[in-house]
Amino acid sequence: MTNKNYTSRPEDRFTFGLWTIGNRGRDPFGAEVREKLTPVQIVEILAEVGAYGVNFHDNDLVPIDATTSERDKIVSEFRAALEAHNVRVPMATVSLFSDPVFRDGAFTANDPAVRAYALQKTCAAMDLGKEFDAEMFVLWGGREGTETDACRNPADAVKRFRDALNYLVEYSISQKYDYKFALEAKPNEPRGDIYFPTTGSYLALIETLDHKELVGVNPEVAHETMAGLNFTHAVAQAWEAGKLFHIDLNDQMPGRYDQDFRFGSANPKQAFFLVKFLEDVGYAGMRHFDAHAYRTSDYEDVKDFARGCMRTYLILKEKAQRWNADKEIQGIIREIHEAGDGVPQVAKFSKHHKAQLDAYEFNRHELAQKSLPYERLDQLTMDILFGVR
Ligand code: DIG
Ligand code: MN
Ligand code: MN
Repeated sequence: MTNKNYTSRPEDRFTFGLWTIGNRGRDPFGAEVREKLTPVQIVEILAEVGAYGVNFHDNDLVPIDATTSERDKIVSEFRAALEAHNVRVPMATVSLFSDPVFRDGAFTANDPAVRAYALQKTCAAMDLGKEFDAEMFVLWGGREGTETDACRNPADAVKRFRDALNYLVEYSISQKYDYKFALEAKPNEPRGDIYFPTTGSYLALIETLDHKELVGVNPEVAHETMAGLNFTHAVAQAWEAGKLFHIDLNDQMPGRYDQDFRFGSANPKQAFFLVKFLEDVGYAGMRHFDAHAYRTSDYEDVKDFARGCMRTYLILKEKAQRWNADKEIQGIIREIHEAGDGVPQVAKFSKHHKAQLDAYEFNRHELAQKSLPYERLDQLTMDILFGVR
């Protein structure tokens, strides 16, 4: 059923972090421009714009120095707001990057006390997430990195990070939390270089973990783009490996700081191919917008930022359906994928197959002439995106 006015519905599974709507516009060169919102106020805004869920770092919800009674009050007021507005908490995470104690990293820090404190804090964040039935735990290693590689052997950082992950997964199992963990990569900022800079780096690490089946990735548009990579290719490899556990949607111009722009606002064509991929493969996870409004926005404009993230996703979802139904496009797709008669298909090795392969006369000159009308195909795609087809 088409969603003609492109408004969010629960089945769209759109979520935002407390820190996204609550972003106050501070940047390295300027103070906050928007007043602080409480978690309850943020839930009210998310309900108003039609989001399915809200996520949080431990300290987005409970300040790091809150007393037990302050914590209990915050938690009960937040829970009441969630119930009143029917907003879910699908994902929780932990801030291992804001407090100065993590200035040298958390799980990879040189001081064993900092590494141990990071474990303690993360376990407490997992406990807090479970109080709201979060099923996914995201880990972004924001300060796991260096400005100078004189500070540690990078292989030690890999070992320390793996040990921490194995510990946290064991903790989840021992508590019967049933968490799935999603690792989020970023190449740099706030550290000069961050370990595990891309989604691919984490896909490789996951294979070395004790319980690799419980660990996947949380790719972010801005972060792979900062690394100069095609985001949809990273997502496709994660999906194909069964490791696309979560996704951070936003946008980004290449070669700049982490802009966390409104989804689709910088590169709508790339956003189209991403939405098409997610919808074509039936990705069933959350569509999490890890983005924030411009520093120039007031909170009414912040609401339009949030609406715009979801609206753009839904518009591109409809464009993908048009693309899939377009007869000329599908004709070209069939044409460019068809094989000639009798050509031995690439399959698993067998002596029989190898004999067939050797017996086949390939005419490479003829193959080199085959029509590949990608200009026509891409222009038809652009026509759909421009709304003239
Ligand atoms: C930044 O892109 C990171 C942190 O905001 C958070 O830990 C994670 C959750 O989506 N994204
Ligand atoms: Mn980001
Ligand atoms: Mn993110």
